[in-house]
Amino acid sequence: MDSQKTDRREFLKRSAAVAGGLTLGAAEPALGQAVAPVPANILGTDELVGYGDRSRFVTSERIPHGGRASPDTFGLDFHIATPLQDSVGVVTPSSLHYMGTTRGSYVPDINPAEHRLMIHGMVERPLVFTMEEIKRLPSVTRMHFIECAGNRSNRRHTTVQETHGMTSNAEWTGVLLSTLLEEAGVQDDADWIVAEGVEEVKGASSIPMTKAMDDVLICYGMNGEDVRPQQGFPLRMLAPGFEGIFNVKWLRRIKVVDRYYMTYNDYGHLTQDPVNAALGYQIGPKSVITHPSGGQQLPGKGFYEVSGLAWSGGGRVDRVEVTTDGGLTWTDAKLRGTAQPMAHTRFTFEWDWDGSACELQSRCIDEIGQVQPSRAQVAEFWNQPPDQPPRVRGQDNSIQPWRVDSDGSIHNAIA
Ligand SMILES: Nc1nc2c(c(=O)[nH]1)N[C@H]1C(S)=C(S)[C@@H](COP(=O)(O)O)O[C@H]1N2
Ligand SMILES: [Mo]
Repeated sequence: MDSQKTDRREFLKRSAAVAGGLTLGAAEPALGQAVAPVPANILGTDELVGYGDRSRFVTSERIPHGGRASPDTFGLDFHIATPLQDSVGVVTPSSLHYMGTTRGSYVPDINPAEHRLMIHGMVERPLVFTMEEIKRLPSVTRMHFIECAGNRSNRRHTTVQETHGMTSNAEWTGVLLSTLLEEAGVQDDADWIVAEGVEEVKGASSIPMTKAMDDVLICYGMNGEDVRPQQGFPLRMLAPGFEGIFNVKWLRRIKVVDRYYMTYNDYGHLTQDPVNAALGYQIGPKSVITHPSGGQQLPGKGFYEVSGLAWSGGGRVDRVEVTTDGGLTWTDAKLRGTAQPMAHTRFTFEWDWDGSACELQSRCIDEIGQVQPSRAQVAEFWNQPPDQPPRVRGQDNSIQPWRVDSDGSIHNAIA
């Protein structure tokens, strides 16, 4: 018999005994006492009728990312991270979706009746759509993650919200951009599009035509309702698997062009250093264990389900491997549900902790065979001297190590 199964059965037997306060043989009277009491208050007040709220006992919240205030003093900069440590399944609730804005953006209050999307430039028929017109077109609904290129882990971070909270996963509904572009008629030498949001800095990005014609969505729906204002209400672009900055919110204009257009987004990212200068487009294969993760506490040795999220800009997650000995041996984790392309995928791993100090890691392998690298491998890629602690440049899709101390406390193990 599978030894993991035996461990789990033992664990379940023991918990039943503890809950009843007695040995299993005499469980019946004890079970009566163990049932939760009838609560003094019941829910059902007016505020809970119109738009449902969660239990007041559930308090998981987003936090400002990277130690800066969000919003900043001008109300213009928001970078807010998702509480991945409390996540279950793969859907990020809209209220907990991370938020990323480029400097100078605000959250506009757009009346959808007045909103328009213009498609122009190198097209046969320039078009202007109302929201109603967009909603009449054939739609698609797909699960996709978004991840900010600034989602990076360092050794000062203590929780998975700090190391990985700038990614979220939602069910998006809208029209394929290819449907709109075919309607407009793209001219032969048009190789790029520039998409623009409504704010002063425009949140604009250049996207290759091959991507635009492939799987880019123009979304009005998110998790079964209208896209939230922080996520781009009433209309946002979604370029599945591309860095967060390409997913233009509050979308008002798409210009079809024949070359890469420099936009504010490029200037915001350009530095004097040619290696660091460019946007990276596709997100690499990535995963992180969300439970147990930094700042959490294991009550004692015994059975645990290790659980985490994996994703890749390259397509579906094919496999996730987990190590409990700091990378000496790797075992396949289970994927929960069917992995969707460019979407968070939940993995789980049955673990019997023997109570000694150890290190947990996970690594993602995607459907095109890309393997999530270690921090040392990323450092080597960027030609860093091997005697220095690895510093990740560009995108950070490196493996996250969590150290389990013998007292059950979990810590970020980045050197
Ligand atoms: N119009 C507009 N679109 C934008 C931005 C912005 O500031 N303005 N920020 C971008 C960045 S940097 C990221 S990471 C994603 C974040 O999407 P989210 O806030 O829905 O999570 O939106 C992108 N789209
Ligand atoms: Mo971002």
